[in-house]
Amino acid sequence: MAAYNSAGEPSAAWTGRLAPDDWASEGGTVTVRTLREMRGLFRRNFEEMQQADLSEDTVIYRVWRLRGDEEQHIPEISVTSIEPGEVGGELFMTHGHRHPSNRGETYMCLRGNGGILVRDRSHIRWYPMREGDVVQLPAAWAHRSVNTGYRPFVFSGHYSAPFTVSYDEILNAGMGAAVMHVAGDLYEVRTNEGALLAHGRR
Ligand code: PAN
Ligand code: ZN
Repeated sequence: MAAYNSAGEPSAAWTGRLAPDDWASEGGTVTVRTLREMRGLFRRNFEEMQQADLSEDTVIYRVWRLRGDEEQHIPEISVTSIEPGEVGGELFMTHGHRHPSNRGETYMCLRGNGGILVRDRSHIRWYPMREGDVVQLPAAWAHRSVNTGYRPFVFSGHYSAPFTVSYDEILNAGMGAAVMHVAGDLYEVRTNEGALLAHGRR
């Protein structure tokens, strides 16, 4: 984005608008992730899920992104909405990724209840989020967001352009922990070895 047009006047700002109730969007792009695209990420295997009557077309989350600009240091903004639900006890979540760059990211919860699972080498942490909470993530931390509530969990993410992301590491090695609905209103965050990292109410 050039700050000035060829006549030397300030160029127009980029604008966008998202109505998160129906995902009507102006500017930006909307991506929908269904269970089909989450194959291999939930602990329960895919064939079991199909037998458990969870359709492959079940929407797990939607992401709206508005571009940023590297030269002008305009950060990219995204808004993600994760549906409420669970797969074999594991609460609905995003794919999860790491950024192969030295850029961290700021998250802000706009609606609902959820949290961010982060991992840097063997260090795994859980940051619960409710409306108004902000979490700033250093660059090296892999992150995955989880809806722990009964309504959509909606949050914004702010990241320096250009947006670069690596998904393979999470697909191959996972996050090292899972967020499980245990009983009643309770959820637990447990490492793959079974250690309890955190618990909370949905
Ligand atoms: C977010 C995520 C978004 C979807 O904008 O990209 O929540 O998660 P996945 O990318 O793991 O599918 C963000 O962290 N951007 O950097
Ligand atoms: Zn990210």
